Amino acid sequence: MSEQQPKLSDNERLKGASNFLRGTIAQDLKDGLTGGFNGDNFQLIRFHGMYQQDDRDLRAERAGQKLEPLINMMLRCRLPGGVITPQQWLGIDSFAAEHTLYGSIRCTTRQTLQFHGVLKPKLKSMHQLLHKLGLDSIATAGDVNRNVLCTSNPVESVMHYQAWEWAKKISEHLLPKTRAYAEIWLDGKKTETTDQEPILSATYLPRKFKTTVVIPPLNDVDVHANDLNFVAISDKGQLVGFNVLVGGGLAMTHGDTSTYPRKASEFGYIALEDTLKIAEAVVTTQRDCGNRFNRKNAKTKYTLERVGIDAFRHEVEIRAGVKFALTRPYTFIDRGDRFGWVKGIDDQWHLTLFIENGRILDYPNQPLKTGMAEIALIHKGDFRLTANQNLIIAGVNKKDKATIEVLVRRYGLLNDDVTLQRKASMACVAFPTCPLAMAEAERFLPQFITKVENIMYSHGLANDKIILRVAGCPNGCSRAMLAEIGLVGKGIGRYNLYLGGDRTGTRIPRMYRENITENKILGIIDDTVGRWARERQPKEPYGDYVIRVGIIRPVVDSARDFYDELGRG
Ligand code: SRM
Ligand code: SF4
Repeated sequence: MSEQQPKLSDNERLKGASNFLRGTIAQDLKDGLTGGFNGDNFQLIRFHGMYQQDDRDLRAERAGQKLEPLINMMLRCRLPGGVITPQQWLGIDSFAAEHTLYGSIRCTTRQTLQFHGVLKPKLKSMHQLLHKLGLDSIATAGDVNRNVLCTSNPVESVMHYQAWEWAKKISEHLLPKTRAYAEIWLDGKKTETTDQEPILSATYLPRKFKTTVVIPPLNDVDVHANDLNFVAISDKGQLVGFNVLVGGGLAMTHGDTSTYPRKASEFGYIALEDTLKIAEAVVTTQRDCGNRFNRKNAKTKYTLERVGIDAFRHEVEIRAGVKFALTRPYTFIDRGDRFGWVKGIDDQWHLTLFIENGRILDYPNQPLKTGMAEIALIHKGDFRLTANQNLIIAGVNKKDKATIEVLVRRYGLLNDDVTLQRKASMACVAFPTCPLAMAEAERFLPQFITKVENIMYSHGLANDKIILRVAGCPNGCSRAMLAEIGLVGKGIGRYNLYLGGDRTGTRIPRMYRENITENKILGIIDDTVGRWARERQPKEPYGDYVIRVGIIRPVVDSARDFYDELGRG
């Protein structure tokens, strides 16, 4: 009997047949019979920064009325390093108000913005507006290099500014070159690109690919969630090169032990001038060696495990014509955002605001969206989104500080009562828009944190924090797989509970209990936080404590020990 040939995944066929991501999207736009996209176009629009969704709260009701689900699109902007001007903000703000079903702007865990609820007839004008504003949504989804992250507050030192410049260069260098976006959405107005994809290839990458530029000691971008990371190394305050880390990623599938979160591996140090060569070589190595048969094992983290870290690194060196030097010393000490005012090198001030769940909307007592628009009208600097769903009003002149402070307080954008615990907590979007959600996350988090705050308070820890993240499914978009306490949705009202990540985002947590309810989770948090309060060593973080006393065994090498049952307490 002849051995069966493995079959390429269907996404490979559709990318190859798409004529460089065009598909029949343009024709589909004229199809008024459905609010959605047909056939391959459902996937292809992702490469243009959009996802087809429907409101899951309304599904049953509409089905009862024999109506198509309320199909609409979510759009994700491309904002390398998360920087957006007040003029751009105002444009985004009015589009969200006038043309989206939810009227909100959603700051994401990858330093950018999403609109939820754009109906098909509005799509073209939305892209044209973005173009007019100097923005686009190219490659914010699909099997490409996504929005490039950069440590926030980029003007805090010369190095911050230089690092952000590199984040933009890397983003541009790895962008798809196809003219499809310009043709379909901008009526072919943009003409600089050609239909050659020397870096990505005509079938693009095997899977999504994520890149960061990070400035130690702050790991605010969570490097270990990313395929490719450039860790900034300085000499006398100037950026001189990067340590390169490859192969991080957090997603898994419940019950499938061939999937697991994985930390990125240290490849070594490179000089600044080699950055783009190395970025390109890592991407093309993953392009050629990544698994195109099974999408669940297609990310760089699995390629590294399959071909071997040394073999992958060697291939990168050959392709780039660059040899990695020994990794230069660096440490991470924290990864949250630095809330409040910070002074920059040019005597400008930056104010980091906590935005719960990153959702900018006019809430009854907190008109956040109106507040941001008011600020955008007078602000002379820019805004910077953080990778923790928060927002920085950057570049404020000393004389304008007081005016900004009045506005942020008036609109509830700054509130001194927000606890450290709330600021250290994060949830992904989940219901009602995410089609993959198994449990609530964004809508669950605020009340859940109030209960956790009460627990912290009852144990005398009101001024402490635990990095706590909730994800509606094991894809882990809130990076729950790098949290000290991670909740991962299993079903409605049920979560797997993970413990033992660390404060700096360098340890993956392990499953402590499977498929449990909120009450059970709160009971475990109460018990372990109580013990932590009584038995901790000076300043010992919760994640380190639960490991030291054996409540959970650390994940050391996730490819081999993440599912080790003995690790469960
Ligand atoms: Fe994510 C898919 C939301 C960051 C891993 N993610 C999705 C989709 C698009 C669902 C879908 O495929 O239909 C979600 C849309 C929900 C909605 O209604 O908005 C979604 N992901 C998000 C955001 C908005 C979460 C948030 O609350 O901020 C983040 C947008 C980032 C951005 O601006 O680009 C977001 N997603 C992440 C992260 C965290 C990160 O990158 O730092 C991860 C984990 C890191 C990683 O990639 O390993 C992540 N999202 C996934 C995955 C699993 C990928 C995998 O390796 O298997 C999926 C599903 C997929 O790709 O098949 C997914
Ligand atoms: Fe959706 Fe799952 Fe990502 Fe949450 S973690 S946004 S539920 S894909």
